[in-house]
This record gives sequence, C-alpha cells and structure tokens, in this order.
Amino acid sequence: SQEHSFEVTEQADVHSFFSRRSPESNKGDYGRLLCLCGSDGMAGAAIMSAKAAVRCGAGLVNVALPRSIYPIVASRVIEPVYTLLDYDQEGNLQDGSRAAFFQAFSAASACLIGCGLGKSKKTAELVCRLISESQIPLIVDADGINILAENINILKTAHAPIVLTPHPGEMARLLKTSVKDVQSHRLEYARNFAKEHNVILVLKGAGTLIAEPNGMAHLNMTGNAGMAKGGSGDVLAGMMASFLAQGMEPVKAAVGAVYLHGAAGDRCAKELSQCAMLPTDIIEMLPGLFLEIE
Ligand code: NPW
Ligand code: AMP
Ligand code: MG
Repeated sequence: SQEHSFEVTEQADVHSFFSRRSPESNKGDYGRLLCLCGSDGMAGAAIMSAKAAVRCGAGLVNVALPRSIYPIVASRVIEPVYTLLDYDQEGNLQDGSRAAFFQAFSAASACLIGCGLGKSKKTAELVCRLISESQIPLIVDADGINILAENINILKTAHAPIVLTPHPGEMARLLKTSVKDVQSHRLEYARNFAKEHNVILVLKGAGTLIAEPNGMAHLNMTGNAGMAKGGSGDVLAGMMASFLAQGMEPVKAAVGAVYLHGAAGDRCAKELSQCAMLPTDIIEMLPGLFLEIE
C-alpha cells in the first residue's frame, strides 16, 4: 500500500521535469529567487547556495545578507544582486534594510531561508514571520530548520508550499529525538512529518527520502560518501530553490534537485575521488548533467 511504499527516482523522470528555454525568452521568464542566507562565520553557505542557484538556471538571484559578509560573498559569486542587511544594537533589522528586504521578498517567486543564517532571537522572529505570511514557495534549510524546531506551531499558520531539507541531525531536533532513532525510522518519520505538518520533507543522507503531504514518498539512489562534507547541503538547497523559483512544482523541484545533486556528486567521485572532491566541485559538474537534459 501507499502507506509503506515509495518510488525510486529514475533519471528519465527527472529529465521530464525540465522544459526547453524558449528562444524568445528573457531572464524574467526564469524566476526571481531571494536567498536569506549567510552570517558572520558562515559566508561559505551563502556563496555555495547562491552559486548552485545560478548554475541551475534561475533568471534573477537576490541574496540578502549581513553587510559584514557582503564583500567576501559578492567577490565569489558575481551573478546575483545583493540586499545588504544592517542590524541595530538589539539585533533588529534597521528600517531601511527591513524595507529593502520586504521589497525583494514581494518581488520574488521563491525564497530560500537558512543556509548559514544563524539563529539569533531576532532572526528567528523574521523567519517565523516569513513562514507565516509567505505567498511564494519557501525552502527552509539548516538554521531555518533549527529555528522551526523551536517554533514548530508556526507551520500551522503557513499557506504557501514549504519544503524542509533536514539532515538526520536537524530531523532529530525537529522531532526532539536522537539521530540514531531518526536513522532507524527514516521512512516512517519523514512521511508522518510531511502529513502532519503539510510540508514536503526531504530527509537527507545516504538514500535521501522525499515525503509528500499526501503520503507519497520518493527514494533517491544517487550520491556517495564523498558528499559527507560541510557545504554539500547548502549546494542542494540552492539547486532546489532555483528550480522552485523557475516555477517547477515543489515535489518535482525537490525530487529533481536531490537526484541531480547526487548524480553530480557521483561524477565528482569518479573524476576527483570521494576523499578530495569538494561541495563546490558538485556545482561545477552540473553543466555536464544539463547538457544531457537539453
Ligand atoms: P553526529 O555528530 O553524527 O551525532 P549541525 P551543520 C548530524 C552551516 N554551514 N547522518 C551529525 O551528528 C549550515 O548551513 C556552513 C547522521 C552532525 O555532527 C548551518 O547553518 C558552512 N548524522 C550551520 O552551518 C559549511 C548526521 O548532524 C550534526 C548526518 C550548521 O550546520 C558547513 C551536524 O549538524 C555548514 O553547511 C548524516 N547524514 N548529517 C560554511 N562554509 O559557511 C548530519 N548529521 O549541528 O546542524 O551543523 O550541519 O554544520
Ligand atoms: P548537509 O549535512 O546539510 O551538508 O547535507 C549533506 C548533503 O550530502 C545531503 O544532500 C546528503 O544527502 C548528502 N550526503 C551526505 N552523506 C552522504 C552519503 N554517505 N551518501 C550520499 N549522500 C550523502
Ligand atoms: Mg546543511
């Protein structure tokens, strides 16, 4: 029955999620992604997620980040535009930054929240407000998930599609249990969470599971242990957000990004070794995969 079954993602399915870019099209036809990512000490997460997003075809990417890390991030990823966030002594966004952020949010077709974001009290308030008020699909990763774990009831107030991408450690925080317990009930817990909270739940790790609110689940078989390195998840989140921003159905964006991220990781392992491959190398393998799709 559907209760116990899952579908293994096949390459042909994933390829069918993509349509040709019309010769007459312009960047406005490929979505506007807003990323709320990065903080002091975690500029890399903003870099890797934004770089992955532009490599996956989004028309316009806007990265909202603290002014302090803007120079390092923008020097490494030059395609996005940036919304610079200034904070006051109490950690509140200053008025000008708040207005600029919400203007960007209202123009966006999807928003990625959480890669390297940090989880201060004021950041948590902003994230909860976005989850509650959003009219556009959201992907919530990393510190966005850690914030949600402390404010789980906010999901009841959401009306836009939400994709959560926890690794087993983050899933354990969401469920207030241990990583070991999560790992021995992966399908059951992913499926129950998706149903109960009406979200798409992507439980990462070897054999990533994608659970839909309707009980359907997808098992991914691509990827390898060379991806078990800080930053791999930030790359995945940027890819998925890019597909969402381009208007792909949320389940397809999740299933497709997980498959292609793993397939790119497998090419890295073949060319560079599992030991030496980097999360940024995963991004550099994407062109070869999209050549096969186009
Ligand atoms: P253990 O140790 O096995 O008990 P955290 P984080 C577990 C940002 N980053 N299977 C495992 O637990 C992120 O975006 C920034 C089993 C592990 O120790 C976040 O905002 C980077 N267990 C922030 O850092 C690069 C697994 O979870 C623990 C598992 C914190 O995120 C790095 C770690 O989880 C990072 O992406 C698995 N497959 N996977 C940058 N360059 O800016 C994870 N665990 O404590 O949530 O820390 O994932 O590093
Ligand atoms: P994060 O922990 O958020 O950086 O995410 C790690 C990413 O790498 C996820 O997409 C995982 O599914 C993937 N990954 C980590 N370890 C493995 C593994 N042993 N096999 C396959 N994929 C992995
Ligand atoms: Mg992560």
